[in-house]
Amino acid sequence: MNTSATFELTLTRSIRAPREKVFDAFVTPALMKAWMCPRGMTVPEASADPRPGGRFSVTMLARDGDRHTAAGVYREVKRPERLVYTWQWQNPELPNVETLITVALTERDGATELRMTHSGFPDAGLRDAHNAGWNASLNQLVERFDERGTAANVTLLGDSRSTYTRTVRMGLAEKGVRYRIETAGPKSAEVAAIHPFARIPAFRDGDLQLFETSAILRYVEEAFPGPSLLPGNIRDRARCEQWVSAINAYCYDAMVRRYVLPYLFPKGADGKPDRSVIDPALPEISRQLARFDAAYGEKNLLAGASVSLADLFLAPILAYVAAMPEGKELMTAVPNVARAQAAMRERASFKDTEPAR
Ligand SMILES: N[C@@H](CCC(=O)N[C@@H](CS)C(=O)NCC(=O)O)C(=O)O
Repeated sequence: MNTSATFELTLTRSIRAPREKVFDAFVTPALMKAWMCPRGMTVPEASADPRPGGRFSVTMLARDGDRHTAAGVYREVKRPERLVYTWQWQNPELPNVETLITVALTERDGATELRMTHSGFPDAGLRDAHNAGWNASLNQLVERFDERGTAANVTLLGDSRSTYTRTVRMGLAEKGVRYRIETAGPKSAEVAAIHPFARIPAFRDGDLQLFETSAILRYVEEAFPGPSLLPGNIRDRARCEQWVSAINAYCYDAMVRRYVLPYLFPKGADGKPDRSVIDPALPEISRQLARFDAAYGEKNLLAGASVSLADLFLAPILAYVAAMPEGKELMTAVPNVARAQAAMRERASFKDTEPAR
């Protein structure tokens, strides 16, 4: 142990399970494999000999194929209340420093309070990297014991009527990630606490907070198993990004801000929709839809061989456009778009995220 090391981190969690089960999750290889790595990684190998002087090892595998192995020696093994063990990375590229982990488990109101201290870091940077890693790992531990699953950690802040909120909800549904939705408006204090530009949606996964739909879904894509929301090859991924960017930069403005919203929240004379805003938007929307029509051709997807972020961004917007007074006419002029949208409408992720009225 490096005696000059002074940096440590402490993490706490309340886990809906008896202490014995939580304790065993730390020292049983089959259980360690299920959670002892940050989200987005897996644990292909784990071993444990939980008695003082016994060794453990855990190998984490990243999506890019990088493997990191941590190993150490148990110092104290007092099931179900206390576990002390050393922790040292085995890879030459990682700092070769032996650190110490203490796990204390106490019973409270039928749940287990976990307090984990990881000490002995030579610098704050290494401590902070471990803090992020352990937080992401403990999220997975909590979810294992919580019948809410990922919803124990994952929260989406937004409004089901918002197209961007729906895009994230569809992405979460496509990936099979369970979550809680906290209904909140763009200017609400809850959203402002996460989103510096006061828009919805905002997102939390444990201590991680994110804003911007694209960033949220890219995190969801990498952090959780399930079907990929990004095409498998570089050309299609770039095309997907191209459409997401275009939808954000041009289409949302014309289709939602200058067309759908003036109908839904009329601000014209006598409380009527403001034609001076809507009318100039219409030819622009027609031109944009024609671009999508050409892009679809005979396919129902904008990029790649399965539903991608591009489709998830567009579908909620088109759903609103089609429901507006000129919507039928706009959509009839673009049969490929209409067909692709009809296919999206059939997906459970679309059906299960209908906006509240
Ligand atoms: N670039 C943001 C856009 C989010 C956005 O504009 N959301 C709309 C609701 S769909 C909003 O919050 N509007 C409120 C406003 O513009 O003040 C994202 O991708 O998440």
